[in-house]
Amino acid sequence: MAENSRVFTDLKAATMESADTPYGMIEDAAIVVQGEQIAWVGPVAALPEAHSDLPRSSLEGRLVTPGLIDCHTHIVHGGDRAVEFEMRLNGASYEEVARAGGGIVSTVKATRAASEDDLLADALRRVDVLIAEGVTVLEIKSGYGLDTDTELRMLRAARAIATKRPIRVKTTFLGAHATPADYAGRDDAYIDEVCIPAMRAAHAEGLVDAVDGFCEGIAFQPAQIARVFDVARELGLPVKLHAEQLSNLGGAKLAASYGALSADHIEYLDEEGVIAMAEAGTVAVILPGAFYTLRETQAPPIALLRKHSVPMALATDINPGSSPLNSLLLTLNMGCTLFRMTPEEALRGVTQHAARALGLKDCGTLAPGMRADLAVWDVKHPAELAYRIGFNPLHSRIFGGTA
Ligand code: DI6
Ligand code: FE
Repeated sequence: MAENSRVFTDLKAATMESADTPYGMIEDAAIVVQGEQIAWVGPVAALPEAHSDLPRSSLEGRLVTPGLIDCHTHIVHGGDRAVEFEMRLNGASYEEVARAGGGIVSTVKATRAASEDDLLADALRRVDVLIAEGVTVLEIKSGYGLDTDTELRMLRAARAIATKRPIRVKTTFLGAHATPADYAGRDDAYIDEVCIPAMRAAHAEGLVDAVDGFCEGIAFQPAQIARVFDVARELGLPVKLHAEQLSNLGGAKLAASYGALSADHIEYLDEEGVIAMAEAGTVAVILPGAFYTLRETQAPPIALLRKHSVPMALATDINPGSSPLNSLLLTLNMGCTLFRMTPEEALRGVTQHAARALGLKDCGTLAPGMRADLAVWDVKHPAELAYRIGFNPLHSRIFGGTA
């Protein structure tokens, strides 16, 4: 038996397992952890004899959920865009901001100028805030390098986070995020000469868990994304897509045709796209931080996603431009208040469905065989996690069985 085997008792478990019981809730529960895994979860009265001699830890009536999962971030990047934010609030137009070197180009410049250590140190400050909120799995994208060296450096910095902190990191190659200045007006050449070779190089170095793109009028067309996805498929890498954020180019449908893990943002998604996602098993990743920051008015089609049983995940989209939102708990509140998701949908969105959006089968619920990634909360009811604004009720966090 593993050394750190123990039974947690005096707790309520929001297992997020069964959809029959709200939150998959077990009121007077016990959780048996053996090594890095959960060995048993259930009512304490039903605790099997085999586990009854293990050391016990009382959680004094607290709520336990699966560790939270932030399944869409750009948390590794150079610099920030606070001055640009200020310029716009002082009346500068988008063009003026761009002429002053603002926008995504400024983040590319700052990221290219940063060393791997700089990128890592900067990102860790933001990661620590997520860890303090009970986050145990984090997805991180490249996409601010837009040249091979910098894209790989971003991914190495992202992977290094998991060696410095008790958190699991999944890395996503996002070379098709924007066209760099030196390729202005030559998007196709950028895809062929930089994006695809950089993806192959990153994959060869073992740095890529999935491939993403930005399918939008201001970014890449569906045909260009398809070229990137064809190579991802050849390399055996799953895909996902920033789709229908500002307009409907049919990105979600394209992603679904590649069996995508997720289609993200999707404010402008129509029912045809929703059906395509339902048929492909593609998760809808809802990103209220970008909606809020850009003062968007078109909400994602939550009712249609429910109607067609498309699983909804929720994520921060942490990035220096459209979503400088460094809180997954606040994201829960925003999903509920801005999009009328229920607190249960929101919590499933950062646990069960976020795991699925990352293609992970060993986390996101509390069940035997799952990783023992637990968040312990000083709350009475799980709806409290989405309810308060700017309040963190985390009591403690267990990562792979270790406190
Ligand atoms: N969608 C967005 O909103 C961001 N990237 C993306 O694909 C914008 C990123 C930025 O402005 O830095
Ligand atoms: Fe994003």
